[in-house]
Amino acid sequence: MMKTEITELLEIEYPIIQGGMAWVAEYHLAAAVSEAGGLGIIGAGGAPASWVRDQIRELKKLTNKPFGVNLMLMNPEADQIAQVLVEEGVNVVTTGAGSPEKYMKAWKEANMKVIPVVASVALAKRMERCGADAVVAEGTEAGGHIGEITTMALVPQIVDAVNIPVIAAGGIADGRGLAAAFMLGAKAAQIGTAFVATDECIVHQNYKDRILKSKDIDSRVTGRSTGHPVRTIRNNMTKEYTRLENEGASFEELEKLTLGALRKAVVDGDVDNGSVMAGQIAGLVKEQLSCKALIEKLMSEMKSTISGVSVNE
Ligand code: TUI
Repeated sequence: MMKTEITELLEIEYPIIQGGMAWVAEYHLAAAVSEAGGLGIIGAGGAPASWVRDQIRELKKLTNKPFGVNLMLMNPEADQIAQVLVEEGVNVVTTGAGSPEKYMKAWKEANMKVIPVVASVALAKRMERCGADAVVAEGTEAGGHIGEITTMALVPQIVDAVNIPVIAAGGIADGRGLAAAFMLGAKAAQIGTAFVATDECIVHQNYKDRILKSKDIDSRVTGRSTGHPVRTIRNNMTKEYTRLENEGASFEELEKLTLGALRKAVVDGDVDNGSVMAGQIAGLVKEQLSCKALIEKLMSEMKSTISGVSVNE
C-alpha cells in the first residue's frame, strides 16, 4: 500500500498505472494489473465500439478492482466508444492523441474519473479547466504516438501549471524511474513498455523478446513529416519508412506502410516488418515478469532508491 492523491482518487493500492496501449492492452493484461493493485487499462486503440464493450465485460469476470479504458481519439468510432464507457459503468477513462473536451460533460455526469494524456502545458491547463480529475504528462520518451517534450522537462512544468494531480509517463520502467517521477512532483506513474514484456500480456512472444533484447540506441521516430510522430523499435519497417519520408513520399504512401503494421507485430509476431511500438526505456527491460512481480519490484526499488538518497549538511 502507498497513499498518494492518485491512489486515493482511483482507489488503488499502488501509484502505478498501466498504459492503455492499442492492440496490446486488452483485458487479460488490464485485469492482471488491477488484481495486483495497480490500475489496469484496456486500450481501445483503433478498435470498434463492440470490441471495447466485450473487453470491459470480460475484464469484469476476472477482477472486481478498479480499472480504466483508454480512448484513442483518432479512432473512427470514438463517439460510440465514449458512450459505451458510460453504459458499461467504467470508473476511469484516459484519452490519447487529442482533446476529449466534447465527451467531458457526459463522462462527468456519469461520475467517471477523466484523465487525459497530454504532451504540453497548454493542453494540461485546458483539460483542468474543462473538468479533468488528473492528467498524465507523457514525455517524448514514450512509445507509440508522442509529443516533443521530455518527461524530465514536461512533468514539473505541468505540475506547476495545474492544481489537479499529475501522473508521469514516458521513460519509466523501474523503481528509480518511479522515484524520479515523485521527485518531479507527480503522484503516480503510467508505465507501458515494461508491462508489454509481462507474462499476462497477449502480444506475440517475438514482440516481448524484441523489447527484452533491445538497446538504448534502437528507438526510432517515424511520421514527423505527417504530424503524427510514432516511436517504435528500429527494424525493416522503420528503415523503409524513413527512406520514403526522406524522399518526400505522400501521406497516403506512408500510411500504406503503417496500416496494419502494429497488428502484424503484436498478433503475427512479424517484428521485422511490423510496428514494434515501445518507449526509449525498452533497453532497460531485461526480464519477463508477471504483472504482480513487476509492481512489487517497482515499489521496492522505488523505496530503496529514495531511502538511499542522503543529503550531507
Ligand atoms: O496516444 C498516445 N499514444 C499512442 S496512440 C497510438 S494508436 C496510433 N497508432 C498509429 C499512429 C497514431 C496513433 C499509439 N500510441 N499517447 C498519448 C499522447 N497524446 N501522446 C501525445 C498526445 C497528444 C498529442 C497531441 C495529445 C493531444 C494532442 O493534441 C491535442 C490538441 O487538440 O491540441
